Amino acid sequence: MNREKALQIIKDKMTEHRYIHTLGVMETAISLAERYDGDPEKAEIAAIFHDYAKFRPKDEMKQIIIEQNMSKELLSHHMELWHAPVGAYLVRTEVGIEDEEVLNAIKYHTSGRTQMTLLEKIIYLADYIEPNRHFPGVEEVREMAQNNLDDAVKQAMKNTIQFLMKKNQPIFPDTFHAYNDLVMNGKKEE
Ligand code: DGI
Ligand code: FE
Ligand code: FE
Repeated sequence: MNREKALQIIKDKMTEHRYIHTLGVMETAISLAERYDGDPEKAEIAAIFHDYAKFRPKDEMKQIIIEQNMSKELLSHHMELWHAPVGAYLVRTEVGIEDEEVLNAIKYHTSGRTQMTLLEKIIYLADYIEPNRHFPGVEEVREMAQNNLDDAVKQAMKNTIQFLMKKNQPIFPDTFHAYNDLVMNGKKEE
């Protein structure tokens, strides 16, 4: 699917603000793919659709999680996490994208997971550092992203976990598994 067609599909699924964010993720994901020897075309399509389900009603997302036998743990965690796996499902069923790598990059874009693929890391990081993001620590991660993909993803995860802990929010298992995995693999190389 070409960029124009993909953007046309998502445009009326989201607010103007979210659309601008998506364009930022798209540009950032493509340049990360070019820098780290990834697939820019897959990065582009995964980025365009990563927040496809962001504005689905809570009940619809809940129903999909139950009917599609997704992790039961999702329902006991913040609904902010739901749009990622539900998005991957809807992008397959409504848009017709079948590429598992692309679908997994959408599925894990909010939490991350252990053994993340290059494309999953690219989308996770692009979502965090795209130019319209303004929060404490983002500039440091942007700089790291120019030199070391894993370090940047790890720092983004650290910041997210710290942010959640400050708000006294539970950490979804995939989120800390992703963090642990990067920390342990980083150690091995030292
Ligand atoms: O959809 P976006 O806003 O572009 O970004 P996102 O899909 O990364 O979602 C970010 C939100 O998800 C942010 O408010 C933090 C939250 N989040 C990420 N990991 C966890 C989490 N929330 C909880 N409760 N637990 C997590 O592990
Ligand atoms: Fe998201
Ligand atoms: Fe996003």
